[in-house]
Amino acid sequence: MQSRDSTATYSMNILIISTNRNPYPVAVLPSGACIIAEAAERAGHKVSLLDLMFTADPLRALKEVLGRTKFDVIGLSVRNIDNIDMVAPRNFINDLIPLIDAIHRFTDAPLVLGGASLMIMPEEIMRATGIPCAVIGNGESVFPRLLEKLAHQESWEDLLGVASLVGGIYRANAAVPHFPRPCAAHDYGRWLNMKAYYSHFSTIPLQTKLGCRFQCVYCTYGKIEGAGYQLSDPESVAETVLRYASSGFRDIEFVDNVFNAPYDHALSVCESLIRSKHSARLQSIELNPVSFDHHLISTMERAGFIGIGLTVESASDLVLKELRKGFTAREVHAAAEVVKHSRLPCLWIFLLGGPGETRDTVRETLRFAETFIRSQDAAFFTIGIRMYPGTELENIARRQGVLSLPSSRMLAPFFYVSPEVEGDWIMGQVKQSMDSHMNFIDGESMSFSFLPQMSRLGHLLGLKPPLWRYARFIRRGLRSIGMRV
Ligand code: B12
Repeated sequence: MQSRDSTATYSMNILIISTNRNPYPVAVLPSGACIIAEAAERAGHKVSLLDLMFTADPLRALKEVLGRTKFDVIGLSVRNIDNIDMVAPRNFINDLIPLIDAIHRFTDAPLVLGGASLMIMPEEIMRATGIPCAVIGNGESVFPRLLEKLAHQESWEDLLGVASLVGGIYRANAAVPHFPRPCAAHDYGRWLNMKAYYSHFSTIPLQTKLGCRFQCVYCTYGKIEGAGYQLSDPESVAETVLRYASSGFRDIEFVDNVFNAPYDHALSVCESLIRSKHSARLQSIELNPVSFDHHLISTMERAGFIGIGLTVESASDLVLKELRKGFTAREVHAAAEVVKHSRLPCLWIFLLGGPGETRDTVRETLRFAETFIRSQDAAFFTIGIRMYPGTELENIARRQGVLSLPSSRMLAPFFYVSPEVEGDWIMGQVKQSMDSHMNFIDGESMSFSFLPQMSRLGHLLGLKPPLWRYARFIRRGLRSIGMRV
């Protein structure tokens, strides 16, 4: 945990706690918490960041920090609600309760919630945690304004981008729009134990834009970042990559909702990256088969990409249409043809069980995967779709009688599986396919308990990310010692 002094007149002591302790499938660097910490510091506050990811005993770590310093405001960064895994679901909001109780025992500093989860189900999370204040959306501009109000003991409930729960009444003010912003490098090394992240195959996340124009029925991306694009200047992206790489952070992952939309922007980013002559290893697993062609993939390779992922979800026209993916099986097949002629390893991501899924469509998708995915690539299958309130999938599920719970009770994950096919049957088919294709993985293979230790071993052996590239070797190795993976 690290901190820095400031000279502002209303300077407060701020603690940001990154609450995410989920190491699956990889320990994700809490970039949002660091961005917020830096924004609060720019506003003149003295800021400390406690990252709970690798702490053996989070309550003890928390007590130590709270015992050492008196904080004026404590921000809780909450990334995940759950692990979106139908087979072994985990609800991370429950894990917050003992943490919050411990904070209340030590201090009466006001608590502020923030993070991606708050943009999806703010009211439910605020009610579950009993925290009356949350920042929704554009944290870097809202949090400093909120701190200013708190510093002067002024009311904050009317601030844009803030939600409140006062006297049991929930209110969410309009969000502050995200503005086109230059892509900036963050000083992660100051806030986080970067050695620990690197030894877990973590990457430095970087966004080249905000927003998503696709309208997939199950997705919350538009809700989180808006439907319009806010593009970063390609030159600023390349400069940021150069800065990270020259300070030793070489594994960088583009975490845009969809990296290759808009296509021209993705190309410009790649061209700037080529000109910058950086030494980073780049990845993005957020590519869409729409506007995916030989020119893009070869430019990505020249730009320093070492792995890509295509989120296709299905290879069946019926399902793709119901999911409103905005592309058809033809584009999925065309993408396979593009990948076939490239040296870049590719992770194919599938989501089975969505609206319109039948036994035939599952077979169609598995047949596609078995036939067209190269052995050096990998395929990842998720079965069942986590339903979020306010999505079109929620409406579909209600119409079909699959969902009867009120929206307010969807914090504990509920999964959609098409009424025309059984989840267990899909699982059986996927396992059968995995038996003959060692490069295929499912949720279970991504969450077995010693994956973090294996990542560390891989790191010691000098393996380079992405870890999924080694899926077939790992599965074969584990099977040889009798494990059913
Ligand atoms: C990229 C990504 C990934 C990548 C991460 C790669 C990497 N190197 O970072 C990968 C593929 C590994 C991944 C994995 C998972 N992910 Co993910 N991921 C995302 C995605 C698309 C972007 C996240 C990101 O980096 N955003 C950029 C940062 C800067 O934004 P931010 O952290 O939200 O921070 C901002 C605000 O939230 C706020 N803020 C943050 N903290 C705080 C604190 C305070 C006090 C305040 C005031 C404000 C504040 O300010 C910040 C700046 O504006 C989001 C969707 C999205 N668009 O947000 C999903 C998302 C976060 N993931 C999600 C999930 C579920 C998962 C997994 C559980 C999936 C799985 N089964 O494996 C895992 C969990 C991994 C882990 N160890 O925790 C869900 C979480 C919701 C939920 N259901 O729980 C999301 C929201 C997607 C969705 N379904 O809508 N993910």
